[in-house]
Amino acid sequence: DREVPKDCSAKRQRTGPKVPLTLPVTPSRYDGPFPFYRRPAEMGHFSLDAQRCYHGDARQLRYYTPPPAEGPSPGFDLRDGYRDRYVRQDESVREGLDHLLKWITQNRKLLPTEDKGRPLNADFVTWRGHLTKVLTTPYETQEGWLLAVTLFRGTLYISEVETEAARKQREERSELLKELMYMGYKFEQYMCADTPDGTPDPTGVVNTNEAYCTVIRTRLGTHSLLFSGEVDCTDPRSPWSDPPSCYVELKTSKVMHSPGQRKSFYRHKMIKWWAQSFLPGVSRIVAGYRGPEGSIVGLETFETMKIFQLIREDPGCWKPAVCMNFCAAFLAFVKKVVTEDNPKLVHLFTWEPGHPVSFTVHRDSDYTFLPDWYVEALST
Ligand code: 0WD
Ligand code: CA
Repeated sequence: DREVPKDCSAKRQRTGPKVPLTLPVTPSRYDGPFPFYRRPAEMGHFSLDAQRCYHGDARQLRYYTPPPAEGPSPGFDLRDGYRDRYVRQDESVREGLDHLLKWITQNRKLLPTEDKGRPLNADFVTWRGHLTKVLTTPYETQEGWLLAVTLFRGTLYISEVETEAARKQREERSELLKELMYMGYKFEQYMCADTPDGTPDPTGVVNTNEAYCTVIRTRLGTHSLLFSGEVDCTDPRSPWSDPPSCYVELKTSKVMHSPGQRKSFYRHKMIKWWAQSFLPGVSRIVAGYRGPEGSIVGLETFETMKIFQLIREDPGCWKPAVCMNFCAAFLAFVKKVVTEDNPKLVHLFTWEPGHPVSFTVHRDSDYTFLPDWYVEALST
């Protein structure tokens, strides 16, 4: 049976309508035609400055400025500045959906509805990164997730809760891993300028408070989505002139030396790169390959829409359709489970590798994540 079951569990609630209690994640259940996914449209953008303060403009947008294509490998030193020119965002601050909610309160006119009880014309509001985790779930074997969901005035809000394992990992992060994370940001600095015709300035400070985020509207099957994601840069010379297609996602990865290494890279890393950029319609991913000494020894550009073809040759590889069908099934599951419209009610969806998705219910708890200012803004 290769069909996605409508009702996913043998267990039933004793009374009331039949609501499934769990959702299976097995890839074979979601193997079918690629579902409808409307071309993502940019509704707007916002910036977070060096102090992590919100601005409803594009001041943090950077411009893709790669080194000359010909000639030797770029002399990027990704470790430069790690000790003395690095300002790290405080990761213990839980921001939830706040920046995106702020954008919504300031741009409600862009999301009009006929329905008076439903101020927002979207079934789901979330971060792109949360959806990336959902998409890759059928193939994930390491890290579980917790997603808090609240139904408020007809829209379902999804906000991630850090798992115990993730918190432990974050607090015990090795020096090597911390430096590797810095190197990813340093690569962005080497590849981006502040103006369309400018030159990158590698002498500057790397500050991870700074972000430029796009706000995207799209539809997956029967689910309308509004989500935001951080964008590394735009290419002023892109063949696709409009956002989100002209955006470029920058990545670093260890240089590969054998076909076996490349196969493993496609199987385990490319799935995350693809899901992250496919969701908002970012058409190119530029990989910088790290040499042993923290230099960049090569660049490779991937077209997001062509990644399908790269992985198709490997029968043991992940399938984009499975990721998208699973996401659609998860969103349908959430719609079935969360039916009480209440900003202080949270259904916590939880998943661990090897298990189906399940959930717990929390009223007026610490899991409540819609801020009062947002609830008030949308109630008037
Ligand atoms: O509070 C948190 N724990 C999180 C905050 C978790 C996930 C995201 N965020 C923030 C991000 O900083 C960003 O401002 O939400 C915003 C949008 O995130 P997204 O685009 O939905 O997240 P994702 O697609 O997971 O990450 C995009 C980029 C990352 O790029 P890479 O190439 O590494 O995937 O956002 C950055 C990072 O550059 N990023 C973060 N920066 C600082 N702290 C974090 C984080 N926790 N997570 C992602
Ligand atoms: Ca990136």
